[in-house]
Amino acid sequence: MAYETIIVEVEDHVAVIRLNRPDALNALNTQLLSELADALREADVNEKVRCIILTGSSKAFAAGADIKEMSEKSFVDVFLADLFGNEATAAARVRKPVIAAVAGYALGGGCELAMMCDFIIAADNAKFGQPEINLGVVAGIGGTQRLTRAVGKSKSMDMHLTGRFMDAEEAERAGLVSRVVPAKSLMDEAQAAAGKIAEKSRLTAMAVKEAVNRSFETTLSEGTLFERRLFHAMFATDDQKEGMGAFLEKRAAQFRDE
Ligand code: CO8
Repeated sequence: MAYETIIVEVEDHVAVIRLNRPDALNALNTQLLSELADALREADVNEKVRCIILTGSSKAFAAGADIKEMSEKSFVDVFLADLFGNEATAAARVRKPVIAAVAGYALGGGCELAMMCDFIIAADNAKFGQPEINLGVVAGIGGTQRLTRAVGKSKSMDMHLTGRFMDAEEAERAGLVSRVVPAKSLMDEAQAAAGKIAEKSRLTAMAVKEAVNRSFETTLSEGTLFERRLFHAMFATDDQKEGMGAFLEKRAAQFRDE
């Protein structure tokens, strides 16, 4: 499909979706969010794709929702359109693993979009923030919820109330990102991580993702029961036999997603 605000490339079982509105630091407007939702859905059902990387430019992952587009809207406009409802949260509904590769600014909706991904690899020039308070609004696609779960109440309150930016080092210390890498090797590192994931059983990777995400939605006892039942269910797959068999035979596993 031809997109105007994103670039999609599929190679070696990895779909790379690049946000591409360079004149606006990849600000998330309606068109971009709609194209991104389509591309994510397509990658999710594409049999060739085993992992997705979502990225931006070296200067900005995304500097937030498009302020120009929304500044004149009324409550009735945004309520009736359910602004930042379904399309803006498409990344959170993808079943395959999604890595956010973040360089430069990830602000407001950009930070929220990165947090919808399964983990964030940050370039050393990355800057995260929820500066919506400076615009007279609160975060709109999960920032108050996901950032709080990622870094705890105190730092989340600090970020949302002061609107300050967090650099990559602080983001790693706080647990917002899984690793920080030199800016010039960001995509190589993200591709390497995606390549590792692509070697695994797709079934198991999707089950891992469901189990970890369940921890945000339920109690410890329900969550561990859910995990254990998934673990049990894996014994109905050929990939479990292959994985354990390959270990015992001291060879690399050849998973077939069965
Ligand atoms: N929306 C629209 N245009 C933007 C945005 C944005 N969020 N951010 C940057 N731009 C544009 C600028 O207007 C400018 O365009 P022009 O050249 O035509 O004037 C161009 O991008 C370059 O920006 P700057 O000249 O400002 O670049 P600087 O390097 O000086 O500064 C900053 C970079 C610090 C990132 C600065 O641009 C900035 O503060 N941007 C706004 C950040 C922000 O407040 N983000 C939060 C937006 S609100 C939000 O995300 C609400 C979330 C609700 C849900 C979202 C769902 C998707």
